Amino acid sequence: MASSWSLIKRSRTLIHHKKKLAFLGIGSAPTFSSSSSSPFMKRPCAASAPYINNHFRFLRRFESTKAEAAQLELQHYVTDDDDNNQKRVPCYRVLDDNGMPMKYSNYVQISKEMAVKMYSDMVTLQTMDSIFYEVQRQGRISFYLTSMGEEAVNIASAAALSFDDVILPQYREPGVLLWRGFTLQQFVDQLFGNTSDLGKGRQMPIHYGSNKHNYFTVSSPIATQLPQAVGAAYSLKIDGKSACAVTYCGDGGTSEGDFHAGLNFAAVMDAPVIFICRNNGWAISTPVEEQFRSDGVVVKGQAYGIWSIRVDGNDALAVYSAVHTAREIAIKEKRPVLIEALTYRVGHHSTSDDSTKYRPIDEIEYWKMERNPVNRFKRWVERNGWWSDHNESELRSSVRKQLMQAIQVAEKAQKPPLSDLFNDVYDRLPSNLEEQERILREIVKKHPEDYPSDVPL
Ligand SMILES: Cc1ncc(C[n+]2csc(CCOP(=O)(O)OP(=O)(O)O)c2C)c(N)n1
Repeated sequence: MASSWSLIKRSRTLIHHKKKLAFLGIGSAPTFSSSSSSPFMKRPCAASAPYINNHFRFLRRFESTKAEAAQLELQHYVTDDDDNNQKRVPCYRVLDDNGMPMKYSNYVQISKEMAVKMYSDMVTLQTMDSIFYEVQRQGRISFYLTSMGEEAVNIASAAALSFDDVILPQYREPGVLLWRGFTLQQFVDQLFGNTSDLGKGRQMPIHYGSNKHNYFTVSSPIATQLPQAVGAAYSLKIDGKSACAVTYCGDGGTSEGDFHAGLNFAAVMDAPVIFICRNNGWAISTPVEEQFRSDGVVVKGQAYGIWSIRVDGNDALAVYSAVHTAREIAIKEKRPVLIEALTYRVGHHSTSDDSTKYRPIDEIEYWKMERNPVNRFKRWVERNGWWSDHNESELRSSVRKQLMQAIQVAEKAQKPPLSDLFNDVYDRLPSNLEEQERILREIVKKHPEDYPSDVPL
């Protein structure tokens, strides 16, 4: 198997042979002034009202999937609803939907140990999601948000990085933290906001963060992490570190000004940053075709002069290879790279959402079953003789047990004291915050029934 460096060189050569631009088509491939549709589907006709055309979209999504597969033959494909017959940027894949390496697939090899850890962490993330989701439904935590359907982007990207690389996440990437060794107890403590939570209960659930794991705390306003990542990357470069910054966003995040400021800033400052966009088709209820009219996100990177690649985000080996190579480019060449990972948000946006109100259940089921990234990777690992049914049942029951225990511990633990709401920002509390604390204490005293009884005053 080719080393990743030779793959990079190869990718550069490919730039001059666009017809073969299939593996790591990272480079200054042309920016198509395209009015073409999203990576997933063709745009419905302009007259169609939102949500009316769901059936149409659904079929289109299937068609588009087939078209993606056609690219395995290493060719661009042409969208037939495109006025100008313009070409779409190809999608790099390694495994087909059955976990079989595809013809001509070229990828960075991984060891048995790496593959088994990747698969185990994907299953752990899946299990965390199903249990935590239920815990929220039972009213034991206030909020939750799953990464279902996006396990490969989470785990395979994390696996391709070094622990020195600094992560600036959006919110649907807890798998990166899991990969880095954040314990199940630490996840649960954050969700319950108890005294063991590193954030001292100040953040909503799923806003994980850990200094030790080089993982910036999730911040609710989307895309704010993108320009911050460029600053972090630039500082790594100035310090001569052999590391890069890696930041994640969703397709919705690309509509924020911060996305554009971040990309431009990264390009002109030659910052070693990897932008990983999880293009999962939806930003809450907004489908991608209402988000942008470009050929997805990959062309936006190219427009800013950033080497960019589109990859099948449900293909763990493709994600691993793309991120591994992007890291080498970012660090050795001191330049940014953008990766658009095509995937699908199988779960609701969050526990505050019901996605069946705006998308067909069949569509969700299709991605959950037919294009499931965990099953696909499992088939490949099994085919290599690295995994058995026995391993599977042992892993699933062990993770379940550990999570149940962790939940019991977290639920019983004390909540942080009210004073923690005000400390840790300033050395000495400024007078306005002193006043706010005094007022809050008076109100709690006056209306104890409106405040949680388990928060020590
Ligand atoms: C600046 C900002 N605007 C709006 C919101 C409300 N909001 C929260 S998540 C979200 C959708 C983001 O979608 P996307 O970036 O595609 O990520 P996904 O949830 O699909 O992973 C929106 C609009 C927000 N948190 N911050």
